Amino acid sequence: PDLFQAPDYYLLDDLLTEEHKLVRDSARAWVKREVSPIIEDYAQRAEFPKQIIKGLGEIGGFGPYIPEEYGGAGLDQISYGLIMQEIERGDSGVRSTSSVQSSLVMYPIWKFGTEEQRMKYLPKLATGEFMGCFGLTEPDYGSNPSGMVTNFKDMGDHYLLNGAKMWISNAPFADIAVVWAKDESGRIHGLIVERGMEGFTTPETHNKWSLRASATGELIFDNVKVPKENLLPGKSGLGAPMMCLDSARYGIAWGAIGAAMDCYDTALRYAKERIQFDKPIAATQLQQKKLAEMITEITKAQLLTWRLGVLRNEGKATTAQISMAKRNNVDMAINIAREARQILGGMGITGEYSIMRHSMNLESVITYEGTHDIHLLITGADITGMPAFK
Ligand code: TGC
Ligand code: FAD
Repeated sequence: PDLFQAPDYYLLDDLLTEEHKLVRDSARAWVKREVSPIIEDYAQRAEFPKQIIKGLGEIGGFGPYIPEEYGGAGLDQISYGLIMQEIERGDSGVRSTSSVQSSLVMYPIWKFGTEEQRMKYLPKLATGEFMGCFGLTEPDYGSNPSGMVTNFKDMGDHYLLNGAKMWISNAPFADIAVVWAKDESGRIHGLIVERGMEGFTTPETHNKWSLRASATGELIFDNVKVPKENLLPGKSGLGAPMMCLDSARYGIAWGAIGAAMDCYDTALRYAKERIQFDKPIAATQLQQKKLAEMITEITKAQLLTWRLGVLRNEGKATTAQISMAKRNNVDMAINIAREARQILGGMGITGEYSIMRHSMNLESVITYEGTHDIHLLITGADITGMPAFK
């Protein structure tokens, strides 16, 4: 009774283990207690609620699938997905913080870092004592990151890093940044850049109408001396950041379901209570059409992510399968948010309800981690063997 309503039309809970349900329910209870009551206010003020960082770590929001020896929660991919779903039910911006820390900062250090780097950073990232960000996008290279111009030179005892990244979640307060840059031969590598290094600044991006409770900024590197031990040696080339994106996009596919669930649940309750022309608007065919289509789309999205989770647990999920789920589910959620908003009439545009905030947040989610168009092109390339990007 203490928890959110969670649509489960096809009894998908039967497919979950006791551990999955435990992890999900504790994330759900935490979001209801710590995020939902405060998030509208922070979003209105365009401020990230830093006080939730510790709790996010405690519910497994930072590195849910990173092994326990490095401070992670050691959970499987379905648990990871369920945590993202519950966090994004609260707010996409909070889920972004969790996605970035887990899949874009901890994941590359775990997969491509040295044992020293893992021990130095991962346990502190898992608790939120250190916060990280991920710099791939540049002002002139968004969908096409392989064109990046940020670069580093080997100066003998250190690297010299120059360039700029844009649209970086958590940049304004991050302690470390995993930065993708080209070496002198044009090969992409990951470097760990720490706040305080001379020439490294992180100006905040203001005036966003979307993802307002998440801090976004730039990363500027002006002759930054990066110690050689901060290079991630395990993998180079665009494939290294792309593997991080695979993991984050998978989490977003689940997260979008959370935002959609919250919009659907809010609209259903409102429609049952709101009386116009002497009857609840839920008793009209037009509003039932909206609500029935919402639960159908949520159910389809749940099936997609559950199966994708199984494939990821088995190490079989492809990048193109992940793209399909990210694209479908975010589009599903943004459409549900828009329809749900209308069911609430004028009340739908206020901060009394979460729908307008979800709707605006999802405008970022449909753009970042590969735009809606790019994911379609990834599917197109996969089924035809003819990439249409270039
Ligand atoms: P392409 O020629 O396809 O590939 C270049 C090299 O990379 C390899 N590769 C992968 N390896 C492992 N896993 C993957 N998923 C891989 N994808 C590609 C590939 O095999 C190749 O290797 P090699 O050895 O042959 O050189 O690359 P392309 O330049 O044609 O680009 C492909 C494209 C467009 C699909 C890709 O670049 C793309 O996905 N663009 C979208 C960019 C994007 O998603 N940016 C996200 C930035 S981070 C972010 O938004 C965080 S939001 C914060 C939050 O979550 O809150
Ligand atoms: P562009 O690439 O310029 O695309 C513009 C339009 O052109 C899009 O509609 C796109 O689909 C379309 N398009 C592009 N190429 C093609 C093509 N070949 N064929 C057809 N259409 C095409 N990045 C990070 O690295 N780290 C982060 O933490 C991060 N956080 C973000 C947070 C927010 C709030 C936002 C908004 C973005 C964030 N990003 C981050 C950046 C994000 O990944 C990029 O915005 C995204 O990849 C798109 O790049 P772009 O904005 O440069 O758009």
